[in-house]
Amino acid sequence: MHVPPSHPRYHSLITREKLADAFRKGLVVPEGLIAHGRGECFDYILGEKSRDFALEAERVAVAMMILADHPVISVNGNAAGLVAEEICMLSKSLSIPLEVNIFHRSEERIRRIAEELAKYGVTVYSRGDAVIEGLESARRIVDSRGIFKADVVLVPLEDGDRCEILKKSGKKVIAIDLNPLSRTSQMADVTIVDNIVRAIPNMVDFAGEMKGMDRGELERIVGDYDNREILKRAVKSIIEYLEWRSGDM
Ligand code: PTJ
Repeated sequence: MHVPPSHPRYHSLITREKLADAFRKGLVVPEGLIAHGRGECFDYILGEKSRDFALEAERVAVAMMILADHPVISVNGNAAGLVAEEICMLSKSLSIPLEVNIFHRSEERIRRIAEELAKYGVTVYSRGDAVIEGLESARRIVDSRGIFKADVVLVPLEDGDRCEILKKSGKKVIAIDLNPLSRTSQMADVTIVDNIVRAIPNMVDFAGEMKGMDRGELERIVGDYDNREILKRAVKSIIEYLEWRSGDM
C-alpha cells in the first residue's frame, strides 16, 4: 500500500506496512501483529517519541553491554521484521552476537529470521543446543554459545516468564517494552520504555559515542542507574500526557 508522506500518521502506518510485509515473508507470526497493536497503544499515550527516561535507559543499556563479558542480543520475529538492519548495526558496532529466540517456535521461521539477519554480515546463533531450566515455553531452547552463557541479554518485546528465568540464572536483562507495567518491564534490570523502531537506532548512536569511553566512566553510568525510578517516570509521563490532552477537549 502506498502511504503518502503527508499523512498525519505516516510513521505509524509505514511501521505497520513493514511488519505486515515481514508477516507475509514468514518472519512474523499473526500474534506478533496483535502484540504490535498493544505496543502502538502505549506509544500513543507516551507521545510517540523517545522520552528522557527512555534515552537514559538506552544509554545505560549500551554501557552495560560494552562492560559485559558475554553480551548477546536476542531477536524474535517482530524485532527482525521491524529493525533487522538497525539491530545488525548495533551488533557490528559493539561486536555483540545475535541469537534468534522465538516464542512461537518453528524451525522454518528460525531459519528465515537467521537468514534475514545474516544478510547484514553479522554473527547469528540459532543452534538450539541448550536449554534454560525452569522455563516451559519454547524460549527455553537456546544456543550454548549465546543466551546460555551470556551475562547480559538484550531482549526486545519479551514475555515475563523468560525475563524472570534469565534473571534467576544470574543474567542481567535489558528489555525494550512500550508497556511500563508489563511483568517484563517490572522485572528487567534495565527497561527501555520506547518503540523498538526508535530505541535501536538511538542505541546505535550511543554505541558510536560510548565505545571509546573508559571502563570507570561506563561503570559509573551503570552504577548510578535506578530502574524503578525510570519506570515511575514512564508511568507518570503517561498520566501527564493524558492530562495535557484532556485540556484540549
Ligand atoms: O516472534 P515470536 O514468536 O517470539 O513472538 C513475538 C511476540 C511479540 C508475539 C511475543 O514475544 C509476544 O507474545 O510478546 P508479548 O508477550 O505480547 O509482549 C510484547 C510486549 O512488547 C508488549 O508489552 C507490547 O506492549 C510490547 N511491544 C509491542 N510492540 C512494540 C513493543 N515494545 C516496543 N516496541 C514495539 N514496537
